[in-house]
Amino acid sequence: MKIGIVCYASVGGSGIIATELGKALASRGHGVHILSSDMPVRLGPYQTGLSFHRVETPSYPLFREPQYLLSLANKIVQVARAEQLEIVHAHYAVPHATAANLARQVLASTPGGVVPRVVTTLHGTDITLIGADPSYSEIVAFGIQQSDGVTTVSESLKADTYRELDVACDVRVIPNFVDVNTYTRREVPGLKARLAPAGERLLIHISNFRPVKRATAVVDVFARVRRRVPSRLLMVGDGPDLPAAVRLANSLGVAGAVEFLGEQDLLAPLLSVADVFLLPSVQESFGLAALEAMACSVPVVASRAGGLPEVIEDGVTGFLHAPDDLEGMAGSAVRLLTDQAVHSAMAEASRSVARDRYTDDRIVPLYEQYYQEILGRGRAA
Ligand code: GMT
Repeated sequence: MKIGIVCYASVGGSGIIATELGKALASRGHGVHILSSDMPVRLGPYQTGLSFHRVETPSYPLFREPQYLLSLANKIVQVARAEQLEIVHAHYAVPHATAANLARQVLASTPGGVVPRVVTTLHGTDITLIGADPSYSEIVAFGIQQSDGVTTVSESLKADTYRELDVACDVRVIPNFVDVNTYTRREVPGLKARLAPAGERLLIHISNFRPVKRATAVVDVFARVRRRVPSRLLMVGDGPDLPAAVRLANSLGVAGAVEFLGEQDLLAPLLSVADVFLLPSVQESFGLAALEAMACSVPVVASRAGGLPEVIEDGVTGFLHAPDDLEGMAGSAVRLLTDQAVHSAMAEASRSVARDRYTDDRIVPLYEQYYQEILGRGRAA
C-alpha cells in the first residue's frame, strides 16, 4: 500500500507511535510518506520505502498566527498526488484529522485523480484536553466523523471520545506497541555507578513535563520514598513544568538526589539501570512511556487513570493508585525497592506483558488489516 502518515515531530507519544508505525510498515514492504513540520524524533537513519516530507508554514506580516492547518492540507494534497497515496493516516485529531479530510475533499474535486482514504488515530489529549475544549470541539468532532476509519489507543479513550464529542462513527481500538528488541534491559557498564554512586536505588520518570504528567507529584512521591530508602531520581524530558519540579526538589531538600537529564534520544540504557518508573498523571490514554519501561523490566507505579489500567495490571506488573494518593504511590515504590521477591516477579511480568501483547509484530498487522478493510469498503461503494 502507499500510505501517508501525518504526525507531530515533537517529543510525545503520538509522534513516536506514528513514526514507529511508519518504519514498521516500510520494513513490511509498504511505501510510507511521513508528513510533519520537522523530522520526527524517532525517524532514525534512511530506510527503504520510507520518506519524509516537511510541512513548511510560511509567515506573513498580516497573519498574527501561523497557518499550519492550511499548509499541512496543501502538503497532503501534493504528496498524495505525486505518490498516489491510498491511505492518509492522521495521528492526533487536532488539526491533523481536519487537514487530512480537507485534502481528501480537494483531491476528490480533481477529475480522475487519486482520492486517498483517511484514517484518524486518536491519542489522548486530542480528545480529553484539547479536542473537547469548546473552542475546538465542533471541528474536531467533524474531522473524526468524516474520517473513513477511526482508531483509539485504548478502550478508555474510545469511551472518552463518545462521551466528550458528538461523534457516532465506529471506533476501532488498536493499542500502542513497543520494539522489544530495542527496549530490553541490558548491561550498561558504569552507568549505574555514575548515577547512583553510593549504591542507591533509582527511580525514573520520562515525559514531556506537561501539566497532565504532574512532574511535581513525581518529585513529591520521590521525597517520601527517600525518607525510607536511600534512592535517587532521574527526571528525563523537558516541558512547561520542569522549572516547578526543580523548585519543588529544592524546597523539599532532595535537589541533590534528583538528576534532571533533559530530553534524551536513547531511553533503554537509562531504563536498564532503573528500579521503578513513576507516572502519576492526571490522565493518560495509554501510557507509552510506561510500556517502554515495562519492556525494560521496570515495574511502574502510576495513577489509576484513563487507559493505564489496560496496560498496567495492579499488583502484577506494577501498582495503581488514585492520582492524588501520593502517599500510596510512595508506599508502593518503597515496597518494590525493599522486597526483592516482589520486585523480581513484577519486573519479569512487566517484560512478559510487553513481549506477549504489545510488540510491533502483533500490532502493526492490525493497522494493515484495518487499512485493507477501509480500502475494500471504498471499492464496494
Ligand atoms: O504524553 C503526552 O502528553 C503526549 C501525547 C501525544 O499525543 O503525543 O500522548 C498521548 O498519546 C500517547 C500515544 O498514544 C499515549 O501513550 C499517552 O498516554 C497520551 N497522553 C495522554 O493521554 C496524556
